[in-house]
Amino acid sequence: SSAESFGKQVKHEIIGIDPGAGIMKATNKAIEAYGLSDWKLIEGSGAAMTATLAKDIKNKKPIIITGWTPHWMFSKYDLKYLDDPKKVYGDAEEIHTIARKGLKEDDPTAYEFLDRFEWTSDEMGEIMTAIEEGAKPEDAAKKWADEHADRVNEWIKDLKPVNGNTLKLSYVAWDSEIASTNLLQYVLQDKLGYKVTALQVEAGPMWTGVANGDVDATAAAWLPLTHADYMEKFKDKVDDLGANMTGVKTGLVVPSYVDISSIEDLKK
Ligand code: PBE
Repeated sequence: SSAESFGKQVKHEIIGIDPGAGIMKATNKAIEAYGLSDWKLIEGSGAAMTATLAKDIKNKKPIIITGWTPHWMFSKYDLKYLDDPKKVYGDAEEIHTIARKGLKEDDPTAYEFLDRFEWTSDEMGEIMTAIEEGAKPEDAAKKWADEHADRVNEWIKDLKPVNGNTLKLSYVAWDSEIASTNLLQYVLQDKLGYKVTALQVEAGPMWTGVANGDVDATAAAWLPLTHADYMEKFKDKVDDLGANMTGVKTGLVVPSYVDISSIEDLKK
């Protein structure tokens, strides 16, 4: 009933994603900072979270999830971030590309391309939405690259292609990172002559792989806040190539039909 608090309606459960994600750590901090000790953060995956979201929205049920932008869910559904007056989820967040130490000397073509790579959330959104609508990730990435040759050419201009050098990327199965990593893989392979392996792993191994040199690079480092603890641990062992996207965001997200607007409202 409408007299029931939002917390009771959702059994005080926040639908989370994989435990290694920075947004999970931020959410545990939010539970602490906002005094939400009766709330539980449910672990799962990005795919399980969006499946639960789809089901509850279809039934117009209340739900609260850990969300981030860019993500196709914001174009598919009417959603809102809860205000975060304590800024537990940070402020000006970016996605960075990080490379292993030594890649610059060992493989200047790949390094220079990865260093130049930078795009917008709208551009990523085109690939993400195509995948959500059923395209294979590699096909969606190829189609995007072929239709945006001007953009791709800015990133590869005057770079000397190689002859089948191998290159390893790591990423987590977050929808945003599936889009970016498939695009990088396509350009590195089809335009620059690399044989690319894209390793889908958890967030911890994604960072560790780059730090210990098993992996050449990842385009999935969310900084300065979301992956702050990974960066703190590995800052001397990785090469931060800077932002490949700015203006990204994480937080707690609810459907617009839910009648709360701030994380503080979860106390009621
Ligand atoms: N995310 C998407 C990740 C980074 C990319 C926000 C789910 C995280 O929380 O670590």
